[in-house]
Amino acid sequence: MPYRIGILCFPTYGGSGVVATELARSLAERGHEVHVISYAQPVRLQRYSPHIVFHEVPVFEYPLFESPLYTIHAAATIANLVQYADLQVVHAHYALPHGISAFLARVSLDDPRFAIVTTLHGTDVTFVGQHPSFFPITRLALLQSDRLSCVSRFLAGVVQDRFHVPSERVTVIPNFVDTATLVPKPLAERRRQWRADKCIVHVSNFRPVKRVLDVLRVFERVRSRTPCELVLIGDGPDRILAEQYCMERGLYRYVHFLGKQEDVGPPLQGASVFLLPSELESFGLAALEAMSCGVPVVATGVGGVPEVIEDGVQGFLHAVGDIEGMAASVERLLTDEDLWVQMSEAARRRALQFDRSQVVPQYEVLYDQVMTQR
Ligand code: GMT
Repeated sequence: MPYRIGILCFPTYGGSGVVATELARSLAERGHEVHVISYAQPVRLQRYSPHIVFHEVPVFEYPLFESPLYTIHAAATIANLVQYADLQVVHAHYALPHGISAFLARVSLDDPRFAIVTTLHGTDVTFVGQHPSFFPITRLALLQSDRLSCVSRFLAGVVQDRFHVPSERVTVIPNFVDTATLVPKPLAERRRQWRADKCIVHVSNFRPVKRVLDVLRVFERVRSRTPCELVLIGDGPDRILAEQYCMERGLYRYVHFLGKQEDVGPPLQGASVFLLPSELESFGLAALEAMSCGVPVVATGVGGVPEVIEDGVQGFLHAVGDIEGMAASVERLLTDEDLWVQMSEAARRRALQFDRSQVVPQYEVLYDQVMTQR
């Protein structure tokens, strides 16, 4: 300590990219030399940070290569960087392709002195990695990493059960949040922020696993009885379906599609309830960010979500597709101010337990462990 660390991640708005770049910023603040490797500058790394260097993976086009060979280009970038920046740890976020790129970089070098840590985030092992066309290569990425970290106990269980990785190679390190930046706003200010008094917020990448249409169905039920508005943040394949639903059902005036937002703080600070009706969620970083702003959550109690949200304490958990149940819980929070204040305070207290100051040192311990093993 301090270490020279390469962080390999997606640059987009997804949770794994957010965790990787927030980790890079925190590690740099704690004195490590951090090299972020990706195909584009990550959204949350646009601001200058001393001790962070960004390396864009160059993609070489050649007529014979019908599809871009990103995995290989990333491997070559790491291999070069290991040599000139003398990286000690390469930390891959999301098993594919990053775990494989790190492994290829290692076997390409005569004297590969660096350790590989791979953080598994969710669909890399619950969905993509279990597809027969990816399973063997995902397992290779897991087995060739010196250590794996999983964002919840639930996800660690999947890695052990489905990929048969020995438990001693898997560490659970939860997602984290910067509670000093994502702070609650006073209630009176929140009420002025939106046209309606009460505002429900959902943040996601609009993929089928997020069940965005359930967000709208819940909202529709709630709105038929209690005046409120819905703010949707993010973008992805199901956005068009969501927009169509709003037009068909006459909801458009009350639903605000904000698209991708670099700073989720202001809309979260204006929210009364955060809604997360996912099919599966290994952790639920978006919900944690809402809780940090003092926003109670109504969610499905799937995957790692109960490790973050205690049913009846910081919000309510329901079965997947339980539209009526979720609508009833949202309504309770919108109409019972005492309950809302109690759950809002509990949400903030819970988020403080996942503050970056509590969680980032757990990654440093992991780096210590892999470095002493080498
Ligand atoms: O699986 C995804 O949705 C992709 C992944 C990502 O890279 O955006 O999200 C996952 O990682 C987040 C950060 O660790 C977790 O908070 C999310 O729960 C998780 N998403 C799912 O498991 C669906």
